[in-house]
Amino acid sequence: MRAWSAPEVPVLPVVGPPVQLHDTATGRLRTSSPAGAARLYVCGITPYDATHMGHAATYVAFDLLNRAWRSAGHPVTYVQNVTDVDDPLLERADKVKIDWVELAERETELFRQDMHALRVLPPDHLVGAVESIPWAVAYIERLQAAGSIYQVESDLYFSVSADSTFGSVSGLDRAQMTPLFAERGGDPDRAGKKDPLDCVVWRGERPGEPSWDSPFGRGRPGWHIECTAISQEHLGVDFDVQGGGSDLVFPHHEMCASHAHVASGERFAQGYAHAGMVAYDGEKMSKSRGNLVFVSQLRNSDVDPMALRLVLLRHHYRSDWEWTDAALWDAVDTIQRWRKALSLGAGAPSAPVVEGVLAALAHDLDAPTAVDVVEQWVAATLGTGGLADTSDQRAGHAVHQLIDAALGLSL
Ligand code: 5CA
Ligand code: ZN
Repeated sequence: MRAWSAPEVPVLPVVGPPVQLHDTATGRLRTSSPAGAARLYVCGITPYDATHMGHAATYVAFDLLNRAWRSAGHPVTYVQNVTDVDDPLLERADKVKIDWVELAERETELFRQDMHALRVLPPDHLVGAVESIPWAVAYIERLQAAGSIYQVESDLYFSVSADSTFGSVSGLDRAQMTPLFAERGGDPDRAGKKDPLDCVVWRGERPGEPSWDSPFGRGRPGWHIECTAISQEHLGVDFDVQGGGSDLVFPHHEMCASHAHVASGERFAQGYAHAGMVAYDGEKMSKSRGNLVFVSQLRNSDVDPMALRLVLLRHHYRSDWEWTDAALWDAVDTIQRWRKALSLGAGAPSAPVVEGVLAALAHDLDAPTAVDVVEQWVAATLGTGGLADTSDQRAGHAVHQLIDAALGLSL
């Protein structure tokens, strides 16, 4: 499917440092050194409701990675999926009595507009679950050939015991895995399964649900195989980073990694990066709980999307944090001050700001530190009225280009 149009990214006069990123699987920082283009897959939305600030936080986090790689001189191949057929989407469509295809299309379009407003660089490939069904089917056949698939009634399951490395992404033991599996779409108690943690890869047709033809009968793919198939189709094995929110570490990313390892004998991804969860009213912001702050709602109330982006940048991507209106209004004021400082033209020296911001972002996407570096420049520049003799005559322009390219803030 179509992505959204790309904002322009100014070319900076300096090359940024190599990018270090925390890897969930090892718990350590990993320096990425892609030979050609850096290959990034980020799990996309399930489009049954509008984009909330939690989703936005995750996509802005990976946008910082995309931008840091580009600043370091690496082209990036970025793939994202849209889970445009899945249980929660079908249930919502049923409840509100609209066609599930129409609901998915409408919410996907709103997501594109939100991402565009937040100046998130679009993926090179935005791929729907429905359009990727042939790849999922072919991938299930590979897993079948590897002896890792069995049938329970009309459904096909992937046997986690087929993968000797199962558990290596999350590092969880079985006692920790089982409740998470049940909570996040799994069915540990289903009769006929060989292992409670085995996941469904093909769901046989159910009355009233959409279904497609396949060598395994009519039905639709399971959730995990969707992301395995799409990522492998566009990026191949051992791509640089598999990303998403931390709610996807287990079972989702664990299963994708296992599928790919069993099918190919190779590593799925070199590293796994996860964004923290954004909460509201004391609980994780989620469509099922309904405690949501929507990007589109704030945009419709004339909130500058750059202020929304600044709120996100002020939190480290790996931390869990709570959305507050106070933080939003503070960001609105900050954006105004930044605009004023940038408009002066001359200002405090820009070279240390460029260096400081690029270094912070290359060090595990430390946007809060990068924002502090800009804040200090703004304070120094406003303090001197931008006119001190020792000032940098083109500082405003240099910092403007910097925060646009590296932080995605166009002011
Ligand atoms: N379609 C699947 C991924 S294949 C899915 O999880 N969709 S989603 O709409 O529920 O979430 C979209 C992305 O936002 C995922 O990467 C998810 O991890 C992330 N996300 C969801 N809720 C939050 C939250 N409260 N804070 C931060 N990120 C979140
Ligand atoms: Zn996914």
